Amino acid sequence: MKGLAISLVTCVALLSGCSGGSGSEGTVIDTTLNNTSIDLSVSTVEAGTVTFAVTNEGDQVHEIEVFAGSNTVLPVDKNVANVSGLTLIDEIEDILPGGNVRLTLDLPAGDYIVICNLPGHYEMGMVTKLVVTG
Ligand SMILES: [Cu+2]
Repeated sequence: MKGLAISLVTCVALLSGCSGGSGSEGTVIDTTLNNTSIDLSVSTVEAGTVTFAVTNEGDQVHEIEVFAGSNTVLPVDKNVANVSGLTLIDEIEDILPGGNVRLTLDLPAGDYIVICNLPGHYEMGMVTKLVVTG
């Protein structure tokens, strides 16, 4: 999925055609990655265009993956969360320490979980929830 992640970053950087052609970031959620948590500035947003403005404040490489679902307690296999039953909305991998990336998505109402699923990171607490209201 690395190619997809890179093209997404490029797309966001160009601010064109990423979200139905509006170029708008919609509701911006400040998203902080630490080595033991993912912190969102809000836990609920309205449906529509949503941008995760991600800062990696940890000292390790992290990633952000957004899945549809409400259950943050997932089975763990070989140090990674087993997400096989979940629908991946989108992701950005390889976010360096101190790095900033933006992930713009069009989110319908529903429950979502946001995780970093590098080996061991889910178990360290890098998971959180987002509720999108209709
Ligand atoms: Cu991580």
